[in-house]
Amino acid sequence: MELQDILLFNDQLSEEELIIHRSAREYCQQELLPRIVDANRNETFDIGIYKEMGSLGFLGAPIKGYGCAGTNYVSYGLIAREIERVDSSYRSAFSVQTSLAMHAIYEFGSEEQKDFYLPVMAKGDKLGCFGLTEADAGSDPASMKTKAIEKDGGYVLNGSKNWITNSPIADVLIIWAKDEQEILRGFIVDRDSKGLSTPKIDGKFALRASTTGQIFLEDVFVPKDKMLPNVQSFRGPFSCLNMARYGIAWGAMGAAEFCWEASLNYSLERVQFGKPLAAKQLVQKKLADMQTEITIGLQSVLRLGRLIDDNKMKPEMISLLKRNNCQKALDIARVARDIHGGNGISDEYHVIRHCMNLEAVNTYEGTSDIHGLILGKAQTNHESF
Ligand code: TGC
Ligand code: FAD
Repeated sequence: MELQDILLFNDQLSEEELIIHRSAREYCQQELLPRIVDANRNETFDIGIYKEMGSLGFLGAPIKGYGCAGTNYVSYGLIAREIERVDSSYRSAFSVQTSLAMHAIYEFGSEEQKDFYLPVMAKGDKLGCFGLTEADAGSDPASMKTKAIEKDGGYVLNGSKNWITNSPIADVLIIWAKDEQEILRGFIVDRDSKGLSTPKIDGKFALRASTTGQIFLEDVFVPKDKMLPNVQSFRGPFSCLNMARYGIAWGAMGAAEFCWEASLNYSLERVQFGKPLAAKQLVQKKLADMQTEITIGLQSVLRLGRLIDDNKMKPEMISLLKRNNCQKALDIARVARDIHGGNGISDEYHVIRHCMNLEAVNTYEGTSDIHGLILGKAQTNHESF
């Protein structure tokens, strides 16, 4: 059964946004959905997906020039929504490449760095990752220990990063480290750098179709021309995070929409006590709650996208919606799993996979509570981290 677009969401989109949305939906449903159950079961990620996304213009979509599509931020959000309708792991792949790795080079790189890296990354020929978090510096990245010491026309990097999406498969590693003056610097570390190792983290119960790993840097020499010249503070990584968090706020709604649709269809077909589950008051209330949160969530990210496109974005706006939409999507996925009864724990029905993924999506890119504290600080002027 077709989901109700009760506030006529699509009427607010331009012709170009509708076309991008349709092509994203088509690709995700035809090419990604059939692969996800096996990928999730076996903890595998097919890197061919990057070339597919590249050929459709998804990678680095909002970047102007350098072989990128140059879409607006609403279109970028619509793409994230469709990818995460299938799986958060695939949206993670899209987000990290686009908003974290490519965005860092686009915003803070030299012209030579942009010319060299962005076109190949837009095609999906080179994969990026973003190394900010460390084992002892998660919510508080400012406490990081990774060091960059200036030497012989470059920097020598020592330290380690933890929980890094794509690190085992990335060709281009964006590494954040502090120099001798404790100033934060960003570096482009190429895969073939001596002293670099990137072991995979196995046994994840969320985002199993995404490759996550660590990064170890032992006397890794990075020539000066691979340092990002236009960033000397945490404003750098946090600006990249703004864009990725915005995409997540859309993506989480895509996952929630899948769960709502699956619950609606399942409850219409499943008969207990002589009637479809969908005819029971308790089930209808659950479906109404899903519809309400998704409808409001989508309106809110559309508004935020328009504000970003109009250069009116403030980071608190993003915290508000990353936090709210991820939390609401997780609640919806848990209820969807319940509506599916025993079948709800089988990967064949997909809802348990969304449920487990959304646990991690609530945590990465700033936990729900950290975004609450960012909002608290913006309201009260008191920092309480
Ligand atoms: P604070 O003192 O507040 O700020 C330091 C500098 O940064 C600037 N700034 C921002 N700039 C742009 N956008 C933002 N959202 C910004 N927030 C802060 C600030 O103006 C200042 O600039 P300057 O020029 O004066 O130096 O920094 P703090 O250390 O007190 O930060 C506090 C807090 C909690 C906000 C921050 O630590 C935080 O956001 N923590 C959460 C960590 C996090 O989100 N990690 C994400 C790692 S990457 C990831 O998870 C990828 S998963 C991807 C996937 O697979 O999809
Ligand atoms: P902690 O910071 O230890 O937090 C644990 C708990 O304490 C949370 O509930 C948190 O809300 C709470 N807490 C923390 N501080 C406070 C406070 N001041 N007041 C109250 N409560 C607090 N990082 C990258 O750099 N790049 C990546 O590509 C990347 N990919 C990831 C992929 C996955 C699958 C996962 C799980 C993580 C990834 N991360 C990545 C790391 C992610 O950003 C961190 O896990 C996240 O920021 C939280 O840090 P932490 O895990 O160390 O938790």
